[in-house]
Amino acid sequence: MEMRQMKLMPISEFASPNSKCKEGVNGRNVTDLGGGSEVVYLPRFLTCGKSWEYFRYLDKHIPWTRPTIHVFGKPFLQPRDVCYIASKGLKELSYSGYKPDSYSWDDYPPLKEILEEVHKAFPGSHFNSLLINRYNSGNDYVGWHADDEKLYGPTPEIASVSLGCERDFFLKKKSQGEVVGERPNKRAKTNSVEKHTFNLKHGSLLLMRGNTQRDWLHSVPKRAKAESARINLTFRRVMQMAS
Ligand SMILES: O=C(O)CCC(=O)C(=O)O
Ligand SMILES: [Mn+2]
Repeated sequence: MEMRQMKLMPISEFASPNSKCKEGVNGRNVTDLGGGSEVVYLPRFLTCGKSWEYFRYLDKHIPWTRPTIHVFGKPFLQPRDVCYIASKGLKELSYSGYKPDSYSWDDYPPLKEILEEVHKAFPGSHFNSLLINRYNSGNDYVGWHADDEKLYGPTPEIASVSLGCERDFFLKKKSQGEVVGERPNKRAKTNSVEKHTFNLKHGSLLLMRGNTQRDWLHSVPKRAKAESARINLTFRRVMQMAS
């Protein structure tokens, strides 16, 4: 057991709830992707200690499920745990043939706290729903996709908070004719297209806005060296008038 723990060195300096917190870099980096697409990254959105508090709470209290979704008509176990939180009365979310049950913000007060912090960081945003992901190890991932469901409107703003193990987040420009989905796609074009990588830190916030969901795909690929869990919160706004 001791030997195993020695071998499993976390890739992040903040990789476990027991590791010491160090000061990080504050501020925000804005990346103009061109064509009206933009990414804003805040590496130290939440303090390290608060981030571990949230991580422990969510890990324990969220009713996680790992649903079977459908990709190109075939059933596929989603490669991460998920949970959906939404304000009352919103149009139902449906993706890859899956309609998640929606839970209430009121049952998870820390989520309301984080939502408030997101709104403070981005005044004028009005998120009303949240998809939470738990990546238990580097084997869990999200494949290339865009959060371009109709119910988010034509220019969705997505705010993504990361807790726990650092993971790479990729963005690549959509290319014509490319077929994407949750399944790993070894033949996906990656060489010639424009690409950006963000190493998502514990306590960070990444916001995608403008035409990012229309023109770009994003993913969090498998990582053999990611030995510990990561929880990700993606805040979204369901348009009330969506049809
Ligand atoms: O885990 C992440 O950073 C991204 C998750 C994501 O893209 C999604 O839930 O749509
Ligand atoms: Mn996404």
